[in-house]
Amino acid sequence: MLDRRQIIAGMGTLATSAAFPEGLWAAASIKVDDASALLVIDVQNCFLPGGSLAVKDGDQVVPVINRIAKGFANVVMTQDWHTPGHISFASSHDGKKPFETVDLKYGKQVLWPDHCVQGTDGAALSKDLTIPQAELIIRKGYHNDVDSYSAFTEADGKTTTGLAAWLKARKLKRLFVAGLATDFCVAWTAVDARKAGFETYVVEDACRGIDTQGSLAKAWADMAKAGVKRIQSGDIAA
Ligand code: VGL
Ligand code: ZN
Repeated sequence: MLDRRQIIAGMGTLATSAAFPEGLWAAASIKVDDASALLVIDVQNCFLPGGSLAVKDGDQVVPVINRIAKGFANVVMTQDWHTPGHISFASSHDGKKPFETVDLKYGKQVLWPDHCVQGTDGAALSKDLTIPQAELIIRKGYHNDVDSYSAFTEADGKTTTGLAAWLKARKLKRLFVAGLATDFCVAWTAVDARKAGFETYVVEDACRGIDTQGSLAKAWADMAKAGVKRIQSGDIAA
C-alpha cells in the first residue's frame, strides 16, 4: 500500500496544494519569539477606501493585523510621508497621468495620485488600528526627489532610513510584514529585509495589493527569489 508521502509525491504540485492549502498544511506552526517584530506597513487613510490611492479591500487588513499584533511584543509601523509636489506624484510631471511611468535618475518610477502628504489627514495611520504597544513609527518618502517604497532603503538604492540598524540594535532577527500595498511597500520592504539579513515572512491575508501592470505577480516572484516566506495569519501560533 502507498503511504501518505508516496501519495503526495504522486499527486503533483497542483493536486497537492489543493489537498493541503497553505493555511491547513502549516497550521499555527510559526512561533513569535522575543527576537520577532511585526512591521505594519502604510495602513494610512490614503490607502484605505475613500482615500486618494485606495487599495482595493485595503480596510480588510486592519482586523487581521490587530489580531496578530496581540502576539508581538515588538511592533514597528511605517508611514508614507511625502512632500507636497513629491516626484512620485503624476501631478508633478507635465502631461502625465497616475499609473503611467517616468524614467528618473534612480530608475523607472510609477506615478501616483497625490497621496500621504506630510501632516494631512490622508497621511494619518488608520484610527482602527489597535496596537498601543507599537514601539517605532518610521516615516519614508520624505525626500522630494526620491521615492521610498521600502521601509529600509530609498529608491536610489542607497539612502537608509535607519530601520535595519534600529532592529539590529534591538536584537530583532525575524520580521513579519503586513499592510499596504503588497506589491509596492510591503514587497520592497520584505526584499530589503532579506538583503539586510533578517528572516522575513509576509503575512498574505494581512496585506492587499494595487496590482498595476502585473505588479502583484512580479512582487511575489521577487519576494520568493529573495527568500521571503509567504504565510497566512493562521500559520502564526497564538
Ligand atoms: C505605496 C504607492 C505609492 C505603498 C506608497 O504603500 O505601497 N504605494 N506610495
Ligand atoms: Zn507613496
